[in-house]
Amino acid sequence: MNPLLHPDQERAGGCPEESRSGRRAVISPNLLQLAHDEPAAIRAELLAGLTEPTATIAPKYLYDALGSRLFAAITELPEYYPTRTEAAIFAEHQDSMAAALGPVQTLVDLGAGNCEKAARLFAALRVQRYVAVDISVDYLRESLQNLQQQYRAIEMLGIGLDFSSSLHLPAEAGAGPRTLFYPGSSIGNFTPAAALTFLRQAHAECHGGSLLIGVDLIKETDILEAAYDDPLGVTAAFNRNLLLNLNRLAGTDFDLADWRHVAFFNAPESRIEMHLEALRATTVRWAGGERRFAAAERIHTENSYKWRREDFAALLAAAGFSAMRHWCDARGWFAVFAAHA
Ligand code: AVJ
Repeated sequence: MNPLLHPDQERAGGCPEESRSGRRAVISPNLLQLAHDEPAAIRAELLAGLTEPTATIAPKYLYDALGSRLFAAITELPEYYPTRTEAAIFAEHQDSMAAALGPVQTLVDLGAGNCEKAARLFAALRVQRYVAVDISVDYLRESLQNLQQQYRAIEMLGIGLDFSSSLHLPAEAGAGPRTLFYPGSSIGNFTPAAALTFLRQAHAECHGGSLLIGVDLIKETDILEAAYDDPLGVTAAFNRNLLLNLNRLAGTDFDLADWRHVAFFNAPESRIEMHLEALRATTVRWAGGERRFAAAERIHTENSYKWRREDFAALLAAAGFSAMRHWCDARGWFAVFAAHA
């Protein structure tokens, strides 16, 4: 089966010739899937990460079906402040954000998921077109269908695209100025150098439009660490679920009982680090290879950088953005920046 095609399309005899030929598939008039990596390439990438001196897995592999649900549960935790703090900032300041941005011709939602955050801003920002981008259109299909029912006047498009290593939007994302929407402090997964590269690409993709972006800020270590190591163990489950996904994608034989969740604030690097730590010496095997882990040896699974407001403003300027404005909660825990391309 062609992995680019929705099963319905396959039964219907596939897509038009032009759509089938390249690295893309038009699934329906308003859904577009750009090529995923092949399973063999994903497997090779994962195993390469596992066999590095310090084993490392990219955080995007945290988000299989269960992982996405566990992340949604994280956002409901009392200790995980970013989601609700950002939502409160949007709710309180949406009118000044609208004034700063002007009418939004095309809102491009990077990592849209259930599209809820963007939908709450449609009215205030006077959005004319909405383009939801996520790693897979499977995450977008249902939410977009429902959203289109609610907002019939807004033209909508879903794009399946992995932009974690570079951001290049297809022409369908819109010819005119675009407002790129990147909430949730997802930018925190990038090192500062990679964040600059990403924001430069984002700047080019704005086509003279603007950027609306959420950033988590540096705060007391105990507050940061509680948000990434909650007493209920949801974040631990989210992190440890990566091993189940690895067993599926890379054919490894990780035993969950051998691994624990570790999260801490690395102050010199200004980032929360998540790791999986071996509880005892263990050997992980797969077809054609193995990796021995000593007791307490770790697999690095995520960085979540925390910024100072002035440093993030400087980063946006370095990426080419201007007319920066930002809004914060009263505690100064989270910031939303608007900037012009
Ligand atoms: C989705 C990357 C913004 O870094 O706070 C939450 C992911 N990891 N708890 C974050 C995450 C553990 C989240 N981002």
